[in-house]
Amino acid sequence: MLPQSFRLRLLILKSVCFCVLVFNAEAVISLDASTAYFTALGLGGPSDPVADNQANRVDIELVGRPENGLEAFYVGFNDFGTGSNTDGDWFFRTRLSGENGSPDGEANGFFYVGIDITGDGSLDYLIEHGGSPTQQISILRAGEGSNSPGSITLGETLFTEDVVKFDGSNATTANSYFETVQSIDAGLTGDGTFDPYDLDGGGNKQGDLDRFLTFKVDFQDFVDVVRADAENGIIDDRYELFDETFAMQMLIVTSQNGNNINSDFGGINDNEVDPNTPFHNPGDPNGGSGGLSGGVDVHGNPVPESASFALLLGVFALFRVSRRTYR
Ligand SMILES: [Ca+2]
Ligand SMILES: [Ca+2]
Ligand SMILES: [Ca+2]
Ligand SMILES: [Ca+2]
Repeated sequence: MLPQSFRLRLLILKSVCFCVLVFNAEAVISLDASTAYFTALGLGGPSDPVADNQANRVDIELVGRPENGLEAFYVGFNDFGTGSNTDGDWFFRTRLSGENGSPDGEANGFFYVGIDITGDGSLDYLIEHGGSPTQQISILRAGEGSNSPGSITLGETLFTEDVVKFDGSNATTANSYFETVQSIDAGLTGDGTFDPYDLDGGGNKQGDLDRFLTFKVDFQDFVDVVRADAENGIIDDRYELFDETFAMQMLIVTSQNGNNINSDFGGINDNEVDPNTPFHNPGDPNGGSGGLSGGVDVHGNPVPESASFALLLGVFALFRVSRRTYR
């Protein structure tokens, strides 16, 4: 039997090794990282049918084939390892059926990640990628009652920064990358019935190889927006504490322009689902029209219902009481 002090040192060594492994696994996420490092979000339905976008444009047509592990929407998070719960790079990756017109490496449509942080099935914020002639990544407030595919409206823009396209050498300053799935996830094989690099089967016509749009925001910028809204009474003041431990529900939708939402919803067949059907009720993945994920953390990992929205209410109540006590 090993002496107790040795076993303790062994335990510490194992813990250190584990932390290093975990840190390394996270540190690998980047704009051009393999999709294996991202987390697919279940959107309560198919993710995503072919030819169900209103615009009939390949670059805003979300495609996925979940039965083969090829999804339309992914999330990733790079913790900076500082011990803070508010910093880190927050990545979104969405799969599109091609590139419109003459391929020039630019995603010309508008892409919206919808975020419900209050857990009531109604969006609170949108992260937008788009713009012409200059592209931006922005954080917008969602309009009141944005709780179904047809009811989402764009509110005030609260944060914006220019898109800096990844060119292979500017990994630290770039925040966007539009590249073929083939280039990012080499070596995929289908089962002979479909092409893993062209899910819509557009063939070899120009610009029809499927593409990933991958973009990132500094999580701190999102935290700052949410906390400011909480301090100003725009959302419940428990979100003054918002950080990466909070659960949220997310969706992906594309648009031809930056004025409204009008093209393809991830996770629903836009040709069949009534756009006025509310997203599923929280905790009821089979209800409603789908389109919205269940409660997830910033990494995209599911957060158990009991540990998410409801529990946070209690934690906040405690925080308020202790703040009052020590004033
Ligand atoms: Ca689609
Ligand atoms: Ca395609
Ligand atoms: Ca909400
Ligand atoms: Ca769709």
